[in-house]
Amino acid sequence: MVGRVEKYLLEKIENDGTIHMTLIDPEKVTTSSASRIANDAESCGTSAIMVGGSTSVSASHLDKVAKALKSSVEIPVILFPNNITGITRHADAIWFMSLLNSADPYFLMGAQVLGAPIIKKFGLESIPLGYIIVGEGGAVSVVGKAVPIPYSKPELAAAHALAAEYFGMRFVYLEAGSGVGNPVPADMVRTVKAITGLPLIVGGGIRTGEQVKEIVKAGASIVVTGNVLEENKGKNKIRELVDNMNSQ
Ligand code: 1GP
Repeated sequence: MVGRVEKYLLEKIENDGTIHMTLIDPEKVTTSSASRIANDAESCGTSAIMVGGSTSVSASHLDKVAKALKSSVEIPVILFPNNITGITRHADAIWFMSLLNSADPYFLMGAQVLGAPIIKKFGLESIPLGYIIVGEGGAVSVVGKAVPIPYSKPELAAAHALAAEYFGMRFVYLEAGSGVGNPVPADMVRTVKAITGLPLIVGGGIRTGEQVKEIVKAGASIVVTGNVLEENKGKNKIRELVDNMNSQ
């Protein structure tokens, strides 16, 4: 069933064309720096805050960060878990994701089976997502035992996205890996977009408004940035990214 947060995202995409989301890695922030980043991002027009990272963090720190975010912003706080330890009750929704090109069944279905009852207990809205790691892949690729899809094989990424659609997943995420040197190329975004009608999320290594513009033009529905906002304090960088979302 499509819940409140998913409806909000779909409506925003419908109205704005493409939306920006801010990723906060609980391991890299304090409660106050997380709130500051989220506040700045919200005031510059980001549409939601995602919370998650590739390596584990203490459950109590995650709880505190998510709680601080919830009380700092009006926009939805959506969990982006790397494992069952990435679930907290202090959020509006969770990307219920399967790492489609993992070689380890744990990341395809194992963690999800363990996490589902917790999500139910916490009353979190669950949004089904096919997660695909491409290019260099970064830490998440190692942790998730992925076989990353090379940038030279966009048709393989498209086949994964189509499989996600046929499974009934409602979003697809092309993940280049947090902090990588080369974000997902426009050509791969375009090839995936051409084959599936699912809203396409693109993230990993995006640092400039120019890169955002290219990815948006290629057909992304959601652009996610994380690292660059932790590195660049203040609102200028977030403004540069968000302003390029719909400047086609
Ligand atoms: C990582 O796609 C996200 O999961 C965001 O990556 O931190 O490089 O922006 P960055």
